[in-house]
Amino acid sequence: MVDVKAQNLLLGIMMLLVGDIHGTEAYQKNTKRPLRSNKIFKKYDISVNQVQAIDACRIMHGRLALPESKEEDAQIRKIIGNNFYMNPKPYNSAYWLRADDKNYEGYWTDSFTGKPLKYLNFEASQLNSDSEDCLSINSYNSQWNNISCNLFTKGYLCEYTD
Ligand SMILES: [Ca+2]
Ligand SMILES: [Ca+2]
Repeated sequence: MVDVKAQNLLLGIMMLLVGDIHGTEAYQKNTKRPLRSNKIFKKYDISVNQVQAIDACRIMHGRLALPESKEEDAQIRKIIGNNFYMNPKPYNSAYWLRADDKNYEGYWTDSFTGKPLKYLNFEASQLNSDSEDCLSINSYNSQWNNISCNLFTKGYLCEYTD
């Protein structure tokens, strides 16, 4: 019969080895990941205004999503789909993003950091009102739209970093 101490020691060594293998795998995955963006975007079909969307993402340990490059914009576009030719356009199908021009009309800033946006992708025809101060995206316009911050949209997107 094997001594209990020896058995525990053996188990300990095995656990270490297993842990080591997993650690190595995780490291390799990390080094292979493209450096451009480590954000993961998720869509929520829950009707809220922009402030509520900001809170909802924060509660889930994320942030309301903000695409900061063409690549990230494309990722979000892929998640919400493409219905550019939908006619009639569905009412209230917008999703909140994390930017506003509340402080100064036409000066778009990150609603979390207050920093000016470096990447912009507004649809010119939609960028038309000083009563529309919050950023949204929907599946039937290829670009962004400013809408009233108090609207209850179709939903919002959160971003998570690991
Ligand atoms: Ca607009
Ligand atoms: Ca505005």
